[in-house]
Amino acid sequence: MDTLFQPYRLNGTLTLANRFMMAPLTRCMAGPGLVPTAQMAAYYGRRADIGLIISEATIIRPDGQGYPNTPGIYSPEQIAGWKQVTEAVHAKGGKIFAQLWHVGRLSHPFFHQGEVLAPSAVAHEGTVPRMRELVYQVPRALSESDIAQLVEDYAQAAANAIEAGFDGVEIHGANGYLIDQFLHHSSNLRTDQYGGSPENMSRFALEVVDAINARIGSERVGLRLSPGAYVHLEGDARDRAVFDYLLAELNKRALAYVHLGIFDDSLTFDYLDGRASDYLRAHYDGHLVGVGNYSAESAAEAIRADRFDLVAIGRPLIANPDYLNKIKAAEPLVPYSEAMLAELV
Ligand code: FNR
Ligand code: 8K6
Repeated sequence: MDTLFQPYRLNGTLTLANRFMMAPLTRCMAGPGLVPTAQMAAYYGRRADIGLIISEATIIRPDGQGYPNTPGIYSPEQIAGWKQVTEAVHAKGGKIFAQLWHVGRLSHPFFHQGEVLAPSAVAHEGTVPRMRELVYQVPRALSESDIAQLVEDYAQAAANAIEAGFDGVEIHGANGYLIDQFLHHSSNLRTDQYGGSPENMSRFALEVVDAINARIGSERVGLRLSPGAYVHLEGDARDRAVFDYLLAELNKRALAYVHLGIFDDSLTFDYLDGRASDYLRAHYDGHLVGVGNYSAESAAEAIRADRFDLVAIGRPLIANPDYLNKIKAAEPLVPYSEAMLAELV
């Protein structure tokens, strides 16, 4: 357990106070104009003893929204709102990355009165959670010039995050959202340079990574990936070759870390020959963040077994703002319940 509390050097720019990360947690509590609030600043500030906080997913532009009141990072007001958050975390000696998000086909015109965009015109079956009257639509397939604009918008959002005082960004490439929709066969049916082969299906993700690296430096950039499809899209055995290619390319890029996107890391995937975390460990050479139903004890055990380097904690940190102190003092944790999502404690 001691190892978890030791400082961890990510690279020449970033050393974390310990190996805990706060997993990105959508809370749907932004104010009008999707501006972060003083309550959000206090909420993140209370968790500043965690080695690295990843913010709730934050939309890079209006058509990236898929849930109510999720914060953005494209307007001057949003950047100013985030400054309160980063200042609250830094005042207590903490570090925080912004998670950059576009939901792709999981958006709905209800949120932005515009089109729903995705790699291909394939709808996700179902309805927006908690807004069951909103049925997911068939998206318009992005043109190549739309894609170039999106890459630029991700890079601008990263620059905005640095302006807002974030220590870096985590690109949300997981959980079936826009970038992940390019990486899986069930949602990418393209026949141009963005589909049809592992290299083409990885192109958008790598263009986003490269554009952000060029803007803010790769040592400040993390990437979240879900090689095992478990939410919002169907897996396909052919997806394995896409991730084999993508990870080999990422090995050349010196990112701060790769972070698995999953809810429960005991899940196994036939086409990954087991757990997604073990697959990432075998194919990715850099720092790996594990997540998904870990306690401090099970995380320490996994790190001791060299299965990953850092652990992200999600639901227990919603329920316990003082998570780290409780772990240190071996005090019991308050159990998480969904009812807790109604309030920022
Ligand atoms: C999440 N998760 C999530 N993931 C992500 O990449 N961006 C996000 O904004 C969110 N939002 C979110 C909200 C809520 C309420 C939950 C419960 C989860 C997934 C999260 O980061 C993490 O992967 C899982 O919660 C698994 O970790 P724990 O909770 O078992 O430690
Ligand atoms: C009034 C309180 C409203 C709080 C709503 C929180 C909604 C969370 C939205 C989900 C975030 C994305 C999580 C990724 C997929 C989860 C699938 C299991």
